[in-house]
Amino acid sequence: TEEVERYAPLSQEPGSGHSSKHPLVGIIMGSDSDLPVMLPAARTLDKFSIPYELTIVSAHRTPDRLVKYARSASARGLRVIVAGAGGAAHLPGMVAAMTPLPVIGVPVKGSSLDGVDSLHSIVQMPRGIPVATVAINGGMNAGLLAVRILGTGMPHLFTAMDTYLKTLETEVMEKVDKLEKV
Ligand code: RP5
Repeated sequence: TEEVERYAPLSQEPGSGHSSKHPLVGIIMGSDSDLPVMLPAARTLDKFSIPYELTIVSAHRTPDRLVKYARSASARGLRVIVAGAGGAAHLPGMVAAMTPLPVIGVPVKGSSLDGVDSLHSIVQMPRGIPVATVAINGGMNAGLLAVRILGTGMPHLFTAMDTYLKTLETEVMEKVDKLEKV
C-alpha cells in the first residue's frame, strides 16, 4: 500500500484502514464505476488514521442490502456514512431515511447530464431527512467533512484537522512568496 502523509497518529486499533473490524466511517457507492470518485474519501481517512469500510450498495439494484446496511450501521459502530452515486442518486437519501447517523452525499458525474442529475437528487432532500451534500465528484471533501464530524467528539481529530488547515495555508503562502519574487 502507498505511504500516505498523516495528520493524526496511527490508531491503536489493530487493522485500521478499510479492512478494519471497527470502522467509524462507512463509504458506500452505487456501483464499482463510482470507485475513482470515492477513493479520495478513503485516502483522506487514511491520512487521519480513521478506520473505515468501503463497499458497494445500490439503492436500485440491491434494495435489500441497502436496508440491511443502513439499519445496522450505528449498531455496528459506524459514526458517519459517506455515500456516492450517479444518475438518479437515491442511495444517500435512502440511507439517511433509515439511520440517525450523519450522511454525506457525493454526487458522481455521469455521462449524460454531467452529474447535475445526481447533485439535484442528493441535495434536494425533503424536509426532515438531510444529506450533507458535497460538490460533484467531491470525494475528498466528503472524507474531510467526515473527519470534521468525528472531530467534534474526538479531540485528536479536531487537532489534526487544525494542523491540516495550517498546511493548506502554508502551501498557498509559499506560492504567494514565489509569485511575488517573479
Ligand atoms: C448509479 O448508476 C451508480 O452510482 C453509478 O454512478 C451509475 C452507473 O452505474 P454503472 O452502470 O456503471 O454500474 O447507480
